[in-house]
Amino acid sequence: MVVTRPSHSSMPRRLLNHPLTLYLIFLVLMLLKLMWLHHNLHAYNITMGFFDKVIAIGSLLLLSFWTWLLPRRSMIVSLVLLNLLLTALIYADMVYYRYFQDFLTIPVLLQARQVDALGDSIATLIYASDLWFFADWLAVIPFAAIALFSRRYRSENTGAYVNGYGSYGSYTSNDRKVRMRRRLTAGSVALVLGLGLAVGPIYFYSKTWAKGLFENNWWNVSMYNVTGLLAFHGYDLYNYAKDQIGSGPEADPSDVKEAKTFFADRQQAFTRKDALFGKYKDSNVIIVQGEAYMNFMIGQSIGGQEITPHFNELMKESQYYSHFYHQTGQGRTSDADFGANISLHPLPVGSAFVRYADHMYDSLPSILKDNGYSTNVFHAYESGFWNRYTMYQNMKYDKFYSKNDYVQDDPLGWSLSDESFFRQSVEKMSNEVTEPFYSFLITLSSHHPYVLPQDKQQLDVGEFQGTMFGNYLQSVHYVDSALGNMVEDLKNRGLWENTIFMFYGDHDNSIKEKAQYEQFLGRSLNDLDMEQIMNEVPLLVHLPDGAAAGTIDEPSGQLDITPSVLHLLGISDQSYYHMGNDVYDGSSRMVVLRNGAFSDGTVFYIPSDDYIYESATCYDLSSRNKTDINACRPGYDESVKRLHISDTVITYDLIQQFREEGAQ
Ligand code: GP9
Ligand code: MN
Repeated sequence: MVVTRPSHSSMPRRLLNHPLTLYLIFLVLMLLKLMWLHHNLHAYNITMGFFDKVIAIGSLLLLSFWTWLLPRRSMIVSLVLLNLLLTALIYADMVYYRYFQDFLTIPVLLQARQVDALGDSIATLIYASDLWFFADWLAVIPFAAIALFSRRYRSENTGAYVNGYGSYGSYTSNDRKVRMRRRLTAGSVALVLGLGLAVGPIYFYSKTWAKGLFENNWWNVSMYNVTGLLAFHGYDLYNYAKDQIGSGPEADPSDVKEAKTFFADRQQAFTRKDALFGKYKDSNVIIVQGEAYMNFMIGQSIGGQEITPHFNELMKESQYYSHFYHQTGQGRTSDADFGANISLHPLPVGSAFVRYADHMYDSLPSILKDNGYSTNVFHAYESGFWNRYTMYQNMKYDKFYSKNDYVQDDPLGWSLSDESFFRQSVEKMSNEVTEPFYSFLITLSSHHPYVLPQDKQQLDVGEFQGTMFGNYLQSVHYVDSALGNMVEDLKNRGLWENTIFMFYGDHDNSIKEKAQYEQFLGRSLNDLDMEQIMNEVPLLVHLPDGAAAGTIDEPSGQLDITPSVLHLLGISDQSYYHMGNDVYDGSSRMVVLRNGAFSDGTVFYIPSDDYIYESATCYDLSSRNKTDINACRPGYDESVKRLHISDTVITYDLIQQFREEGAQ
């Protein structure tokens, strides 16, 4: 029997029931919600432009193209379910962002503590106006219910239809084929369009202005800026699946063996002969990591004014490491933190904080926690930056005091002024934290591009006025005065005498023009001078009794901090997987930088841009002249080996593996 199309519905109703209309409604609703989310983020410098909307539509098509392949009723129900799920996801992201200035990721969801941390705050993060976000559900859910239970949709699914007079007819197999072909075509068009609209622009960005983003992401918000929310979650899911499926990538057995031997040798060589071992057992430990705080301006003056008067004053009763190197790579501040608190080399590409936040490390806070310390980290910026919130849980800090924990009473640059940051942090240390404590503080006021408000500019930088170099000096001078206040504050609160206090710089200031340093220092500089200037940051160690003060000229580096702190506290470093030196154990030491340069105090090796050993330069540190490249050969082999071992340990989570093997 040949049947003609039933005409039981009015024209507008037919139009509304048309799959394309329903599909477009779905797309528009979800796009509006994504735009609403974006508007709610108030993300600095990030706009949702035309192409971002194109990417969003493309992502929605990719998420929903398959609904076209379903019979009408199932399509409607699927689109409504997708709406519910995506709305919930977008809203969860919105609430999470309000607190953490970050987006949800699978590792975060698996770390219940992070979401728990919202705890009491949750009520303050949900606004009444958010109800509008769900307003469409009032129409969408009843519509789905009708589709589910009404005779008309149900009958269509079973191959029957209700004709205009209420009687039943049935589709021929030919009709069904035509409908199937239509669905397939529509689904394929949606898929292809989705790929073109979402993947196309993202791919283009990743090859142009966002080059390296996927290999080297530093903040989920930057990733979101390129991919939009849905593709961001897609990428997160992909990364998670990649790590979980199968046993994951396997390390080369010879690399594992090399790492094992290295740590076994290190254990063997462990000594504790220095008189300082355990001398400060159970003291508090405060470590301040200063943003872009370099060594070249320590002890220097401009126009008769000291750049760092308070640091210089502290030096008199502290140990000052005059050739202390930052060992950071692309992960900048997070790399300095990683090197200092984990004592492994930061990665050659990206930040270990971002890439391997779920791997096992012997972090300083975790060791101190095991030894009865309260461990806290303080940084008055967005907690998601450099993936800190996630990483700090892995490192076993009791609490991460981030931007939301500070009263914004003196905004400066990216965030809060260091002066207020120090004041509020010390307040928290004395009121909220039990002793002994380990406090790790990360400053921010001297961040590139170093512009300070007029009232905070206390240094006359003379000929450097108006230059970035001048602004840099100005900002470190400001941080130095904040540091002076902090020390006073600690003294007034009775926290200075029983505390090991350390201050070191995280990395260079990214100002690379040699002429400026020559002008400032009043002498010409060779390549060795410049390499040292750009890689040396100061380390100051104030021991509780001001003991062992003086300048230590032997090389040392950020990786040395954890083993050395443990030495002072009398905690054996022997069983931990650290690669830094213990500066107190009396052994000679070698410091390897992430760019492949190294120094052992006798020679200084500067790699060439092509990383070929023969084209590099080896300096004799006693004459400060170039010497035969072979003088650097043994050190070069050792440094290549160390960097490789460290990379293998981090990438393949070898500490976890070694511990498991040890437990068997
Ligand atoms: C922000 C701060 C700056 O939290 O760590 O990071 P940087 O740009 O120096 O790596
Ligand atoms: Mn930094």
